[in-house]
Amino acid sequence: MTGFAAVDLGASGGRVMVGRVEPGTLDLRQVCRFANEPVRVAGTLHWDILALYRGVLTGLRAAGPVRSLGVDSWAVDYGLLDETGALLGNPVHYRDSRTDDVPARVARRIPEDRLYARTGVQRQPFNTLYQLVAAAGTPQLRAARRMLLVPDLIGYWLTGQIGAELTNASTTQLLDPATGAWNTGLIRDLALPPDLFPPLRAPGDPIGPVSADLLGYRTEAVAVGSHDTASAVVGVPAQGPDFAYVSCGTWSLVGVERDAPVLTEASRRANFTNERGVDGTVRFLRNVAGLWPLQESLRVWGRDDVATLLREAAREPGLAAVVDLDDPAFRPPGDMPARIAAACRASGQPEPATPAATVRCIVDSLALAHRRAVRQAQELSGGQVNAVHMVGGGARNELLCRLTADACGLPVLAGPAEATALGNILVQARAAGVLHGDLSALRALLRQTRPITRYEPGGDEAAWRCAERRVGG
Ligand code: LFR
Repeated sequence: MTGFAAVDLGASGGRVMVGRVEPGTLDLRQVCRFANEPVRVAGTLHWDILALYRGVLTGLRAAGPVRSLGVDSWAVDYGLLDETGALLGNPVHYRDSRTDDVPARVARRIPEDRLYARTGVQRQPFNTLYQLVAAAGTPQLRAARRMLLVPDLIGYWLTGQIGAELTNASTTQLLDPATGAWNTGLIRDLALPPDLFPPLRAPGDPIGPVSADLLGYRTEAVAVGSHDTASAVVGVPAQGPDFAYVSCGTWSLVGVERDAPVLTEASRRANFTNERGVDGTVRFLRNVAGLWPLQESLRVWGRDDVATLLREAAREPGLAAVVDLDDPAFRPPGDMPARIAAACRASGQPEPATPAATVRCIVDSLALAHRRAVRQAQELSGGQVNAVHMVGGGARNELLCRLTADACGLPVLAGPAEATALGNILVQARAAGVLHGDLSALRALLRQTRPITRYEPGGDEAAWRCAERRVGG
């Protein structure tokens, strides 16, 4: 069987997985996991990109030999290269606050409805567009010749080849939604240097050979859906088109798959985004807080027994207090339980008194946010949704899956938790000619080979509706 390595960098950790693939078979093995610990330097929150690269090299050495490798990561963040190809400074973390007021500044020059029409991308202060505008005039940006998104930067270090993979490039807010090319008019209007943006490559395109000096074996780097969410959605084991997905990790990305962007005023107001997917698909989705509030609460409590906490939370009364997890107040790192308590207090609800009650409040609130986003995705795109696929780490969270089914009033099909790595590997296997066919053929292999848990909706619609009103939905 042929082995393919998936490098998957997430906000809380990176890993290297090896998939062995042939028609009818798909085995997945984790060979290496490493921490991703952001560092605050002189007030700015950075990714420790060299530590991540070291983890990638260690993992790939342990993984080999493999036929090819593909790299995916979170979106929007980038490194800048100078004219010699050297990295200019550490990439800045999307949770850094330096862009907080930039969307409003840009909106004074380009009204938000115009910007949405020209990009199809949600308003998030961390979009690459806003990060680059925030950097305007800095010596670093003046010296920069190329901007590489994180997976493209790792690919460059592995192969020496420059490029911008399309699915991730679509999260920059600098692509033209109609053509999928760099939006040169917008780039000019923002006074950004057009040469910063490398030629685009599509998932499945070769990137280049990786020398044996680096890994101990020779292999090929291949472009995959390098935005982790693009790979995760390839890894959704859906049958037919009438599904919604929740790709649930640090974020929950909630939406539907379409073949064209939805650029209506209603979708702009609901802050839905159109991200490019594998095979010309469009991910019409909304960012929901995801597991971040839970992860950050565990960090603050100094606890890692999440399974125990979730079991305790399951015994707590449901919907006792709910908060709007989309509130920007929850975005930065810091004391999450205190912020949750403050939000409950401010909305006249009981403050969760124990960690279990706080976890219950977070999971109820997340299920509620999933409900709102699934319903909006369906309404705004005019499609039909018969089931919600939950993939990513959240698929292992029984309480969250059950409450999401209840909240949405739809069956939740949970798994695979490793959808991102699987989507990464499936695209490589197809590029190598080991697998054939469109996304539905790749997904059929997932249904054949991966366990899926079904949660039927139960619960009380009136209670969810009432909870929705409490968060102002
Ligand atoms: C998920 C993700 C989301 C993106 C966010 C920030 O890991 O890639 O899709 O909006 O991280 O980059």
